[in-house]
Amino acid sequence: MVKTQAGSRFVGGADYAALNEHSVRDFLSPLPVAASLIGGEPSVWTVREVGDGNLNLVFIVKGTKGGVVVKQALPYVRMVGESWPLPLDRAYFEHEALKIQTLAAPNLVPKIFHFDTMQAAIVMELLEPHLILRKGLIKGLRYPKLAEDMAAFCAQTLFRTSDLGSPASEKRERQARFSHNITLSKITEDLVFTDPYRVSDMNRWTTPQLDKVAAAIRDDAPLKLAAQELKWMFLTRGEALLHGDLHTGSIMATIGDTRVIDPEFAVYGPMGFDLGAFMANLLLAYFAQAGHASKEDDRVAYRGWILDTLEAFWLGFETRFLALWQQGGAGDAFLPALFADDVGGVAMDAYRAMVMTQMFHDAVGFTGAKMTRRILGLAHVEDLESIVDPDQRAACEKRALRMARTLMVGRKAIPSIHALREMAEALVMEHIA
Ligand code: SR1
Ligand code: MG
Repeated sequence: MVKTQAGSRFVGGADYAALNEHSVRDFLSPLPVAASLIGGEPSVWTVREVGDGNLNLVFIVKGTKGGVVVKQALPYVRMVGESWPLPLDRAYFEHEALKIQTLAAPNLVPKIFHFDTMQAAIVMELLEPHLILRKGLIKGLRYPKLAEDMAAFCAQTLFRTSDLGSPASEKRERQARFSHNITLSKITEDLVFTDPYRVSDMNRWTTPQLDKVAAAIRDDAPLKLAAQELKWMFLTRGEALLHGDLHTGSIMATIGDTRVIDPEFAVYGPMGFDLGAFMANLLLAYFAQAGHASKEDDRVAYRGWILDTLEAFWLGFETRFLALWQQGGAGDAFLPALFADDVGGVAMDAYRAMVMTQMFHDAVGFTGAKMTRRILGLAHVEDLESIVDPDQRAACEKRALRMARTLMVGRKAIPSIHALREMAEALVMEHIA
């Protein structure tokens, strides 16, 4: 692929043009999905641009038979504008990651119908009546299968792409490929692990309520060390192919179905990073509930359901990951033949338990970092942003930041997911008492 101004060696080219509600029809009409999934003449299709994320265009196109989604990368950060250019190749990495996730967790990602390298656009399944999970958590909706499905997604994608699940030759090739996702990884490095801990034009917070808290964090040496240790782990520990941005805006759900979308930040990294991203966003939703309470619903029971989901997620992940490891994967690490003398697998089981404890502590630390960045950094979350009264919002944010600090600095002292749950409960009860 020729490198062009708009493109990169993976995608884009001289003919790249941002799609609009008219040109998306011309883009789709020659494709087989036009007849098989959309149906009818392009002129009668309904087209809506619905992207509410930070980076891309997202079109829903519907015809007489059904519809599809077209997601197109823009050559800049949508939430900031053209002053922040961004390579189109994130569409390539997203498509590559989706293919791998489809093999590992087929029912938990959208179906992919077409990838256009020139337009950096992916045509995928229209998920209806699914709702972005974050929006459901703001509304107070319950998802009985969420914990189980997310545990399965994480266990299957992380195990399969690790040295436990893939031969080293395959894993190294994949890791090398995704190591080119440099610009999006740099966004994570800066926005998650660096900017919240320094003065940066990128930062914002509820002001003036959080001014002192933000200043104290910039002076908090143990916290900054914890953030940098986590950043170092993110940079160096290529354990598995991460989704890379596994927040509740990257999940679409109904009561009975869960799909993980948007893996454009995919890169090899520590498994705890994805686990922590999901856990952090559940906790942000939890701490935001006080701001969504109404006369009809005080959200107390709902808050409890969020913590039930958090606990069930971790326990489900641990069980599933261990089961995959015990069954044995295609990986080159811990070849079973080496342990033929380990009667009853006692030594290996003890070792696996130790690895899961370490992974839990990693996940706890990343949880704290991911919570902090959403309150003091550039990109915030609707759970908190939608709380209109700034005093109330700031009160929720302060509680979340207190928890986040303990999770980062004291992560190795947190014995279990239940203890983490109790910490979250205590922070909310302390305020009520
Ligand atoms: C400039 S991009 C800001 C954030 O949006 C994405 O969802 C990632 O979380 C990224 O950090
Ligand atoms: Mg996204």
